[in-house]
Amino acid sequence: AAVVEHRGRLSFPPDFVWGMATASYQIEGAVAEDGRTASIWDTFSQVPGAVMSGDTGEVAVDHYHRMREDVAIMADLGASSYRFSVAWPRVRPDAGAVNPAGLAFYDRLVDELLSRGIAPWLTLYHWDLPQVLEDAGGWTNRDTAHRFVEYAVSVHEALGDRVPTWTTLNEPWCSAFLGYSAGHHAPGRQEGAAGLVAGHHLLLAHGLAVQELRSRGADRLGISLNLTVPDPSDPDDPVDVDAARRIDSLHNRFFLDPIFRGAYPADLLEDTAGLTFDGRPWVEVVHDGDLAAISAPIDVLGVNYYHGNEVSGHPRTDVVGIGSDQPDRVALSPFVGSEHVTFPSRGLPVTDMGWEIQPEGLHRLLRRLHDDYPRLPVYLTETGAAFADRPDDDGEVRDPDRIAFLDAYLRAVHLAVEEGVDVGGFFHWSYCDNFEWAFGYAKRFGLVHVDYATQVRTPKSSARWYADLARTGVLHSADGSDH
Ligand code: PNW
Repeated sequence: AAVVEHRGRLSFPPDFVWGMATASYQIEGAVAEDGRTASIWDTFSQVPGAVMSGDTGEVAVDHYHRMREDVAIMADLGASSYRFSVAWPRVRPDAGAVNPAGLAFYDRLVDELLSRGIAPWLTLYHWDLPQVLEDAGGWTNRDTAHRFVEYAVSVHEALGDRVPTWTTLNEPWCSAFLGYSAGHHAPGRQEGAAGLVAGHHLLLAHGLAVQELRSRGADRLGISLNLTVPDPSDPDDPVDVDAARRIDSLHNRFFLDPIFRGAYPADLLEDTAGLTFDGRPWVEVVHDGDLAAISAPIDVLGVNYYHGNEVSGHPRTDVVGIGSDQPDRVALSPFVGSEHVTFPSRGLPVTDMGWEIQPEGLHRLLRRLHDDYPRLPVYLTETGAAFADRPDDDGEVRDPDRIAFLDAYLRAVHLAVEEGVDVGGFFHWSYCDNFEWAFGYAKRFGLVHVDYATQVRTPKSSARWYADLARTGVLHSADGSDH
């Protein structure tokens, strides 16, 4: 509604950050080079049926060997910041001693970015947990949080002098609930309340790392949460309203409330009170002092937003993808204790992921964060869309659908900025096509097309469009009449 009205020529603030984002396992390849050992994604992607077509990140887009070329392309496309993640099993193989050869890659990457005027934005954990830690229980083991702090310190000691912004975790909702409840993501465990336990230990890892890096002088620390906007199918039906509340609690407030209010939401605790892990109520993993650590102040909030959902508490068959649907595995709900909830289609257009294109949800989400939580600078650390992009006969990759998607989502961001929400920048997911987790190479999110047979990179038409936006800060009206 509001966003649809928001047409015409729009200018973003001059210091608005125009970024691009990736993650280590999705792009690097070179999984056994320079001392790197296995992560949970190396293991999971070998499990038959876990990843579409049996794809793995073994080669990915070979970024480990093509880093300079990739940074040059980003610079050419006008990126002012690059959000990347560090692979824990490169820096501390088998979660053991620091591996200088593994750290050296990120040292070179950071220098390369700086030499091209691109600000590095570093994510410490984008899902590649060392397999040895999973063998000891992974994120359901409290010790993993302490091991994360050790690892964070070694990265900060090496790069803290040159990297201004540090994100602890990317999307702990996915790590916890897709990894340990639904099993759609590594480590593929389908253990109900284990997702809540993993979620708590991820939050603890975040909080402890924030405290430790803060004491070492870090002054721009944050986390990237994938937040959603749940709308009850029928706002007058208490069953649908309750379903939407449950999704909000498990997807949004389970993370936002401990971080910003130092407490888990009362309704979530009530809904999940009967759920046990290892024979005990899950909530017993929350120790005295944990919430104080988790609520250690942060400086920036990263928001990853793709879509919201209509939510119903009734059985429905006219449903849309919620992102976790996986072609080759039993579909289990990631929403522990609320497995009855369904996600009816609103009839909106969808991307190649089956995700609804819903820019007005982004506007409402930004407003809600502004109204309900401390007013930190917010960065969209991921937004983007998968489409079935392929080169035309002339070699050009034309993706007008992605341009239309970005135009709509950025109008939503602009509206929020006009209304006073402090949004500092936008990172396109992704810089290039890459390993899309359970979907392997079948889904293309990049501004830059990758031919996986040759590793040739071709900027799509959206990349030229984004470069123009990054250079001018101006979104033009669709018909170009204001040029
Ligand atoms: C995010 N879900 O992943 C990640 O941060 C990226 O690594 C990823 O490539 C991108 O979004 C696109 O998927 C998600 O099932 C994966 O709800 C799955 C879900 C959400 C986010």
